[in-house]
Amino acid sequence: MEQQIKKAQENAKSEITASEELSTLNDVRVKYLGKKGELTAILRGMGALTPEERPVIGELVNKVRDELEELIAQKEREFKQKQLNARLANEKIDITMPSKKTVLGSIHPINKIIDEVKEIFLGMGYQIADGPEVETSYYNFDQLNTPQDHPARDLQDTFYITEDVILRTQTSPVQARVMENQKPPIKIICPGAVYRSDAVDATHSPVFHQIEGLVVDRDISMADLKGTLEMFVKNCLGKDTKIRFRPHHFPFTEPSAEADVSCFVCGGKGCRVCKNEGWIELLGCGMVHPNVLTNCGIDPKEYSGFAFGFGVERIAMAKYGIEDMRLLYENDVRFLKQF
Ligand code: 2U9
Repeated sequence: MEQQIKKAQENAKSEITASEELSTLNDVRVKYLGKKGELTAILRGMGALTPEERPVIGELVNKVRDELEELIAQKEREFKQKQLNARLANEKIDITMPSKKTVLGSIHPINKIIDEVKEIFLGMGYQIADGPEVETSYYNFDQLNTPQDHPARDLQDTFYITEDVILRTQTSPVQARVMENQKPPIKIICPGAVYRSDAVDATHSPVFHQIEGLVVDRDISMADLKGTLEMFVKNCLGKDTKIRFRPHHFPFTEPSAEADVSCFVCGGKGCRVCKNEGWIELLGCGMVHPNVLTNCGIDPKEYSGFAFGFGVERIAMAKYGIEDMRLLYENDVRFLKQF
C-alpha cells in the first residue's frame, strides 16, 4: 500500500508540474484528492489494514495529501499572477499620448452682468432677495399701487395663468414680500427673470431679466437714491460715467424718474452704441409710494424708501456692444465664448 501511495504521489506531482492552466490543475485535484480520488480511495480502504499498519499509512496519506494541496495552491497562485501580469501589460497606459481636449464653458453674458451688479451692491451692504416667478396679481400689481385699469395689467401685456395668477412682469413683488415680512432697515436687490407678452425682435423678448433694488429706513431721501445710483453706474460702467435724471411716472414710486448714463463707449461725444445722443437710457427709479409702504405694513410717516429697476439684457447689450437681443438666447457657442 505504501508503494501505491508513493506512486500516486509521484504521478500527481508530475501532473501538477505539467499543468498549464487552471482547469487541468483542477482535474488533477479531483483525480487524486476528490471524493472519488485515488488518495481518498486509499484512506477508505484502510479498514482492511492491521491495527499496526493503520496509523502509519494514515499518517503517510495525510502527509501526501497536505503536500499535494500545497503544490496545487502554489501552482494556482502562479497562474493567477500570470493572468494579472498579462492583464496589466494589456492595460498599460501611454502617458505620453496627447490628452483629449476638454472644452471649457464660459459664464453667460446675462449672468456676468447679474454677478457684477450683485458684487457692487453687496459691497454697499445690500442683501440679495429671491421670490416666485409665478405670482399672484395681488403682489405683482395691487400691492404696488397699480390701478385696475393700468395698461400693464392688460391681457396683451401680461401672461395670465388664471385671473389672479400670472407670470411676474417685474421683480417688485419680491420686494413687496420682503417688506411684509421684515422690519426696516431694508436694503435689497432682486435679480431674476420676468415675463411680458411681447413679440420677439432685436430689442424685445417675452422672458427677460431685471434687477430691482429697494431701500427702506428712516429719513431716506432722493439724495440717497441719486448718490447710490451714481456709485453704481461708476462701478459698473466706468469711473467717468455721468448719470442724469428725468421726471417720469410709475404707479409704485412718487416722485419717479428715469436715469440716463453718459455713453461709456464714446464718453458722450456720440457713437453707434448711443445712437449719436451721447446718453443711454438705463433705468427707472423713484421714492417708494406711501400707498405701497402702507400696503406692505410699513408706516409711511415713520419710514421712507427708494427703489430702482433696470433690464439686465439692456445693460449687457450696451456694455458688450450686442445689437440683437436674440443672440443672448440662441445658445450659439461661437457667440457665447466671446464673453
Ligand atoms: C417696490 C416698490 C417700488 C422698482 C422700480 C422701476 C422704477 C423701473 C423698469 C426699468 C426697465 C424695469 O426692466 S424694466 O422694464 N423698472 O423703471 N422699477 S422703480 O420699484 C419698486 C419696486 C418694489 C415694493
